[in-house]
Amino acid sequence: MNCQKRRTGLLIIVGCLKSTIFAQNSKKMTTNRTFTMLKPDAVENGHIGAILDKINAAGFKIVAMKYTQLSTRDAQAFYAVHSERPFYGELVEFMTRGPIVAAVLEKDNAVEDFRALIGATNPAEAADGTIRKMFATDVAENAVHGSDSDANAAIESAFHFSGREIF
Ligand code: RTP
Ligand code: MG
Repeated sequence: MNCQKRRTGLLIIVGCLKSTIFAQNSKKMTTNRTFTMLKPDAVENGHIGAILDKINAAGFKIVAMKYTQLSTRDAQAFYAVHSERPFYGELVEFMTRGPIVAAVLEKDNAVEDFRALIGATNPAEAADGTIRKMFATDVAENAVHGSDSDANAAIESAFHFSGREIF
C-alpha cells in the first residue's frame, strides 16, 4: 500500500470507529424510557421499598426520582384524558390525598415491559407476581402508574421533571 492509500485506509478506519461510537451513543440516547408514580395508597401502606425492589429486579434503571404530592390542578391535568369518565373525580381526589413517588425508568422496551410488570388496572385481574397483584387495593387504588406509550412517557416525565433532574 502506498502512502496515499495507507492514509485513506486510516481515514476509513477512523471514520468507521467514529460511526460505531456515534451509533452506540445514539442507541443510548434513544434507549426506551417510561414514567411511573407510586400512588398515595402504595406510599400510605409502606410499599415504596418493596415496589422499588421489584422495579430494580426487573432490570429497570431509575434515571429520575422524587417524593412529591400532586395538587388538584396537577392531577386533573395529568389524568385529563379521563376527564369524561365517571371515576375522574374520585381519581383526582385519590391521587392528591397524599405523597407519591414519581420516577423515570430506563430499560429496553420500557413502556411495554413496565406495563407487564405492573399488571392489569384491576388487581383482581392482574397476573400473579405483578406489582398491582401484590400491592394494589382495588381498581381505583392500584398502587402504581405506568405510561401507556413512548409519547406519553415523554410527556409525563416532562410533567414532573426538568431536563437537569433526569440522568
Ligand atoms: P394508570 O394510567 O394509572 O397507569 O392506570 P391504567 O393505565 O392501568 O388505567 P387507566 O384506564 O389509564 O385509568 C387510570 C387510573 O384511574 C383509576 N381508575 N379507577 N373506579 C374505576 O373504575 C377506575 N378505573 C380506573 C385507576 O387508578 C387507574 O389506574
Ligand atoms: Mg393509564
